[in-house]
Amino acid sequence: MRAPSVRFTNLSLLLALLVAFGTGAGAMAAGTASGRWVVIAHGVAAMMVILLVPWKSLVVRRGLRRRRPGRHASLLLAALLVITLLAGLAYTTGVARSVGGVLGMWIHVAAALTLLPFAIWHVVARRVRPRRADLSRRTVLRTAAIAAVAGGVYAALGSAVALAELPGTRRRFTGSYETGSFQPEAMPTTIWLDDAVPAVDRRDYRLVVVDAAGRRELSIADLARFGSPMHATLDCTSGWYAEQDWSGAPVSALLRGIGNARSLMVHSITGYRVRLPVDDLDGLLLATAVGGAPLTPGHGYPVRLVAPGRRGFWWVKWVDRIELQTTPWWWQSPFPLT
Ligand SMILES: Nc1nc2c(c(=O)[nH]1)N[C@H]1C(S)=C(S)[C@@H](COP(=O)(O)O)O[C@H]1N2
Ligand SMILES: [Mo]
Repeated sequence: MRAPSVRFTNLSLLLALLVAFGTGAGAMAAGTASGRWVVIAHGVAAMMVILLVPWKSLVVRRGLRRRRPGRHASLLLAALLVITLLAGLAYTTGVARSVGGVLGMWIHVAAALTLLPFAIWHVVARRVRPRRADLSRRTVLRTAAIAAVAGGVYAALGSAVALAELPGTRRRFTGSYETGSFQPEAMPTTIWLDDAVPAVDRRDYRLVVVDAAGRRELSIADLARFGSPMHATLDCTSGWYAEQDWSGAPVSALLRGIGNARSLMVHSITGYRVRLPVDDLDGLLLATAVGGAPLTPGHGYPVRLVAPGRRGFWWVKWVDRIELQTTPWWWQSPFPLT
């Protein structure tokens, strides 16, 4: 195929990157099987980016000859993009799931977030004015053809990984690898950003419950007394999941009346918090034990939220307060900020 115009290469690469970013964020949020398509779309967008790399490298070579200011930033952007792609491919195929003890998924996300400001700068600094012809039949068809080829490459890569029996074929629909199921001691302890494991004194600890009937405090014994079992899968966005048998207090059993509340705020001793829709209440557990033993400090002692069908970052550890609120659940950052 003849190399397309510089303009076409740049615009279709921009489109592929936008889709890759959107679906990447979507894939991190996906917790139920219906989220599978976002994960697949992310893989196809990645293949589209890779397919455009040879053409883009022609454009880059030409651009570098012009010695424009900012070319070092552009090269850094290119390097970050290569790292993002390699880390993503190595992790999802299972060729290299970690580098120097750091999970490949983590490197993938970190490199992608680092390149974001450079990419925005690049698009602004090397701005192209939109033209009518950018949406011409020919351009749209050509882009669709590349997307179709990308879909084919994605499917072929999946088959190759399966044929070669690489670890990547044994992933959950979210893309995560099984790690420590039914063995809580083998399950990684994960911090979203910058929390530290708090030391909790069993005698001083109280869970504050705020509901339609007011405010009250519960001790660890009050919570552990329920002993309600729940089988659920913890699936971390850093790319691992574990099935466990949790037990503790059903959230709905702790709340006396919902009133006109629209969300439940679940707050941690550390300040970490999430807001869940009241429709979720019946499925939530405040776990005091996993695998028949009390939670360890790393896994949220004394109490952590179990939110089946939601990704790990919703599963607040070291919960000290649950509060029904009239605020809608979506009134929060899409991912926690601490
Ligand atoms: N308070 C608090 N809760 C938290 C986190 C955190 O950083 N702080 N990390 C979350 C993330 S990202 C995941 S995947 C799970 C990990 O649970 P685990 O450490 O028991 O495996 O806890 C969640 N709960
Ligand atoms: Mo996580």
